Amino acid sequence: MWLMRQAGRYLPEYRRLRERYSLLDLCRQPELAAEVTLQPLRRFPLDAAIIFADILWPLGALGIQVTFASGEGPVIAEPLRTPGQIDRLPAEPDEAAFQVTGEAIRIVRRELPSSVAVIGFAGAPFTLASYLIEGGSSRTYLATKRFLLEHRSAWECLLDRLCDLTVRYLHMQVAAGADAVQLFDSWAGALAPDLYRTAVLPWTRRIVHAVQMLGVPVIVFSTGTAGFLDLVAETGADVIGVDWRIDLDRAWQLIGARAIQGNLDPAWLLAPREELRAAVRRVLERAGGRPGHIFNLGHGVLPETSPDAVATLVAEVQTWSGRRSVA
Ligand code: 1CP
Repeated sequence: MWLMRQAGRYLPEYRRLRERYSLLDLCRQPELAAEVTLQPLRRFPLDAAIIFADILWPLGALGIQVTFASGEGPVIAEPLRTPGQIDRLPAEPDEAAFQVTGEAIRIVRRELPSSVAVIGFAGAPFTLASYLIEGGSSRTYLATKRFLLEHRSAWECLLDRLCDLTVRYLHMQVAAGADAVQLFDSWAGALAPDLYRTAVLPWTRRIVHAVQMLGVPVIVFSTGTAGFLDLVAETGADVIGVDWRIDLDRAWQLIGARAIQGNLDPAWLLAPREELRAAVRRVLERAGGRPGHIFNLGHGVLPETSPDAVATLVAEVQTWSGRRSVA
C-alpha cells in the first residue's frame, strides 16, 4: 500500500518546510524534494514512496511558465488557446530543466531499503493539456474540449509534444532508480468514452509502452472514468488506479486480469476511527484476497486529514492483509 499525496499539506513537517520554501523551490532542490518524499515514510510503514514534484513541473522544459498561487492550484502564465501557440512550442524539450527530479530519486533510493518501492510519476497527456489550455484548474474543461473539437490537428500536435516530453521525463526517472511509474490522468473523466478513445487513449498508450520497454511497471490512474474503465485498461498499463465512484470488485471485472490500485474515498480519513476502519475492511473484502491489489485511496490525501487517521488506516490495511512491511 501507498497513498496518493502521502507527502503534503496534512503533515505538519511539510507545512513547516513550506513556510520557508515555495512549492517550486521544493521541486527545484533535490535534497528538499527527497526530504519531503521521505517524510511520510518516517511516520508510516508504507510499501512505496512517491517522488515529490508536481505534474506541471516538467512543463518548464517546454518553456512554459507555471506558478502556484499560495495553497491553491497551478496557474499557467500564457494559456494555449490557438494552434499558432502550439506550433511555436520548442521542437526539443530542454531536458536539463527536469534533471533535479532524477537527483531526488537517487537520494531517496539510497535512503530507503530495497523492500520499499520508489514511484516516479508524470501527468498523462489529457490532464496536462487541460491545464495548458484552461490556464489552471477547471470545473467544466470547456476550453479544453472546445480546442479539441475545433482544432483537432493542433490538439494532436500538442499531445505529440506532451507525449515526447513525458517519455523523456519518465525514462530519466527510471534511469535514476524509479521502480514503477504512475501516470496521473486526474481529469480524464470529463470526457465521454468516444472522445477518450479517439483523442486521448492512443497517446497515453504510447507513453505506457515506452516505459514498459524499460522493464518498469506502469500505473495509470484516473478519476470519474468508472463508465469507461475498460478503455482505460486499453492503455496497456500494468496497474489500473481507480477512484471511489465504483466498487473495487466491479472495477476489477471491467479491467480484467491485471492489477488494480485503490480505492477508499479519502473523505473516510475524516470519519470517526471505527468507521474509517470498517470502510477500509469493506475495500479489502471487495478485493477478496486476490493477488494484484495495491491498496490506495481513490484520490489524494486531503489537506484537512489528521496524520493519526492515516496511521489508523495504514495499520488497518496491514492487519487485514496479514503482514507488516519493513518501514
Ligand atoms: O503549496 C502546496 O504545498 C500545494 C499543494 C501541492 C502539492 C503538495 C501541489 C499544488 N502539488 C503538490 C505536489 C504533488 N502534486 C505531488 C507529490 C506529493 C505526493 O503525491 O505525495 C503529486 C503526485 C502531484 C500531482 C498533481 N498535481 C496532480 C495529479 C494528482 C491529483 O491530485 O489529481 C494534479 C492534478 C496536480 C496539479 C496541482 N498541483 C497543486 C494542486 C493543488 C493541484 C491540483 C489543482 C486542481 O485541483 O486543479
